Amino acid sequence: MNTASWIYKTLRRVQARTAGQLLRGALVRTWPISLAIHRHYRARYRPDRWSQLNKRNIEILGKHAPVLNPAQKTAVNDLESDGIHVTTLNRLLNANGLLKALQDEAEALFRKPDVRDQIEQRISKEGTKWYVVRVFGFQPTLAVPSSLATLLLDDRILGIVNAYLGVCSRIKYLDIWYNLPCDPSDPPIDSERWHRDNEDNQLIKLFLYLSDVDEKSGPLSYIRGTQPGGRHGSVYPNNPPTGSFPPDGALERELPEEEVCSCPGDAGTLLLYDACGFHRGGRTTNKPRILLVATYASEAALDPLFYTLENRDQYNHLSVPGKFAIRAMN
Ligand SMILES: O=C(O)CCC(=O)C(=O)O
Ligand SMILES: [Fe+2]
Repeated sequence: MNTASWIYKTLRRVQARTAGQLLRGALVRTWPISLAIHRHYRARYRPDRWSQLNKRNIEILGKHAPVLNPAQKTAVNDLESDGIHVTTLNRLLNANGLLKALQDEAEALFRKPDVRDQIEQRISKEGTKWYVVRVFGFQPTLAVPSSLATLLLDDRILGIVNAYLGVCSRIKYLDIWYNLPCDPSDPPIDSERWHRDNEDNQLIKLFLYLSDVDEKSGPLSYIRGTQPGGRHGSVYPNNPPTGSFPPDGALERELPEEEVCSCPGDAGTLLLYDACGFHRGGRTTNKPRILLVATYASEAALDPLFYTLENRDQYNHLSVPGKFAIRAMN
């Protein structure tokens, strides 16, 4: 990497982070302080301490344990055995009209001047990935529209996520992404490379494609069985607060090729996966990739963002796990 691109990359990294995250990132790389930092986080993510941090989340799940329907049971089984479940919005929720409502919402949000400028100028204003334009961003001020809340706080989704995570989860991140096409000759960067996310022992990411995603438009790929506790869970493990980015080619040597699954799909394709297992994606070379993304996690997860609902009335209709997920209750 030449100096100019190193400076550019570093500046983008810096502006996407809070002061606390920057300090943590610096200390984690500075010997000998790094030893103490890693000791601290190793203790935090040990099962006993993790359970203590999640005491209330576990209790609430116990009191509101969902009764899973067959589609939800399949989803939880897939997550437990492979770390990923691939379905569609209609198959899972039978929610007529919801996909169209979400696509219209996304279109309207992309017309907001600030977002439209980033799309037109072909550069995202935040984050290490220059090509991912985000509607909410890392300091969300926009309230969550009803169509998004309807999906993300649906009890059938929360039932699957919570059964897999073993806690009443929180939404720690949500957004609509507009991935700008890149040049095929650009080298793969960041999450275009195989990695495990860094913020907890397990996390569920929800991806709902709002545009048709083919093999060239950056589908998510996952290596089955690499979720923590899975058959390949200990290969290049993550070590919160650091994730895992093995050297290029290393996983191909370690893991059977048949475990790699690429997930192209039409708009309406819904992916649920444990992002602490190996995944990559987002590198489109033919057309924009538009998707709704959310992360559900435990109370021990690092760097949660906080969201409010646009339709205040919607809070009243939420179940206890729904209220908990959007932090309408502690
Ligand atoms: O954009 C993608 O397909 C992958 C993004 C990713 O790595 C993540 O959300 O954790
Ligand atoms: Fe990731």
